[in-house]
Amino acid sequence: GSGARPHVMFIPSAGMGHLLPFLRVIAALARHDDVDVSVVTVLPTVSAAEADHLAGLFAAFPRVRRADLHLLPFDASEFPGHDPFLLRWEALRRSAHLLRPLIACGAAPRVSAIVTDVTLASHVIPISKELNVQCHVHFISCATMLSLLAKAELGPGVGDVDIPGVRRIPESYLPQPLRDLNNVFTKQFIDNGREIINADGILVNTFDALEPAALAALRDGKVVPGFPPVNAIGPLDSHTASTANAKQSEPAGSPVAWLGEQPARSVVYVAFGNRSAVSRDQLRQIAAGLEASGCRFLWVLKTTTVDKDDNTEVEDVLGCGFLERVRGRGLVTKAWVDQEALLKHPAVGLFLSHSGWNSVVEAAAAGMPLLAWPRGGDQRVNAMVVASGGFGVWMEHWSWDGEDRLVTGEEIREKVKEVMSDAAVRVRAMKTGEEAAKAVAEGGTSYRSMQEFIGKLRA
Ligand code: BUP
Repeated sequence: GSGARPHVMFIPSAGMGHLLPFLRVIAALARHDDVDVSVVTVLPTVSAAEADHLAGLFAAFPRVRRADLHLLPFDASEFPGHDPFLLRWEALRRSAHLLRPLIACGAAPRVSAIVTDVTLASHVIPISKELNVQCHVHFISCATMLSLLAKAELGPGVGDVDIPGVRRIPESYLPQPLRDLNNVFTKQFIDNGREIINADGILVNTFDALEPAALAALRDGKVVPGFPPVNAIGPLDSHTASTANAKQSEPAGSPVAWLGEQPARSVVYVAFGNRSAVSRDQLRQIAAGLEASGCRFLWVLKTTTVDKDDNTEVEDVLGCGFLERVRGRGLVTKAWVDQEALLKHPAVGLFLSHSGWNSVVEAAAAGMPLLAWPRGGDQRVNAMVVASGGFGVWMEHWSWDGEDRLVTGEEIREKVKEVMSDAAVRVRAMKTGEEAAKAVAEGGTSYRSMQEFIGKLRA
């Protein structure tokens, strides 16, 4: 009803790349005293990091309500070889009808709007229509990927995809599973893409200056006529930003403490996210490249797909003697790090990244040059955005998950050194950081998009 106090129910999905930006949106809303917020939680989470961050949100915002969803039993053996996050998406989708009573629940103020993670869009949007509740979709990649989802014109022998007003995406840059119509990810992607047109709005962690053409094409109906309003609201602050009462002092030996001892812009920060398990042979080439580069480096090393099961010893993976040889100038950690903080640290000069979208936006916000080495999924599309923005360099011919070719230590050494001293990229990255700050500052494009979204919740 108009003027009534909004009650927004957030429906997250699995994976830190989905959860972190979602938590930022939740926190942005929870900071408004006159908005009620509920979050659907599914426990146990797939990874320990997800459980920690959800707990952090509830601790930081005691007013935020929890609505527990108990998944139906799910037989993962139907999908051998798929990653645990994708399996959780499928399990969530198959339990999605259980969201109906949670949303309709008579207790507490009536839910007036839903914000769902895109992985559940095709199930949640119809429920919201039935219940006459607004439904907004939180999209977790770039606007360019959103335009691909919106087109959802995949078919046998997909080929290059031409998105009107946006760009042509060569077939080899598409997420690998999309070439197979029987893949469970592809089915989800197509279903969500077809239904998303019925959403009341879409929130995207990007900003106008980062993807001007894609955002304009989506908004002008060039991609799909009548597409819902697209609110580019990034980059948002971390969900614990304003609530971290006292910045805790960093324990000795922690990445931040170590960075504090390094000269300005001298360190290469290396991280490939936590979902892509880079092969051991490739990890050893990366190690060799970093060692030979002579640069200082901070490497967040993940060796399996899910952090909970990650017990492999670093020495075992990188070969004995490596840590000894790089001691003092290289730090390798398997722990969860606060990447956003690391990217803002003055000692860091380059980010060697898998170009997961959140990583890209965090780098853009920090004015940090990227050396993009996409590994899978949407990452090559993200890297196209990096390359066209000029704030990073995309190694277009470096290998992709499922390809055999190893990128050699020598290639890595050469590129790292080159981009570390590339003044043009550094200037462009700084400009991008300024544009990001402007977007979220009062009156900026993302600020206004967020206001518009909140305005709709009150309507
Ligand atoms: Br690992 C790691 N600390 O130690 P992307 C990741 N992150 O803050 P995508 C940390 O997780 P995958 C860590 O800053 C980013 O916000 C990072 O999202 C954060 O990766 C997020 O970059 C990762 O979009 O893959 O594509 O979701 O799940 O492998 O990280």
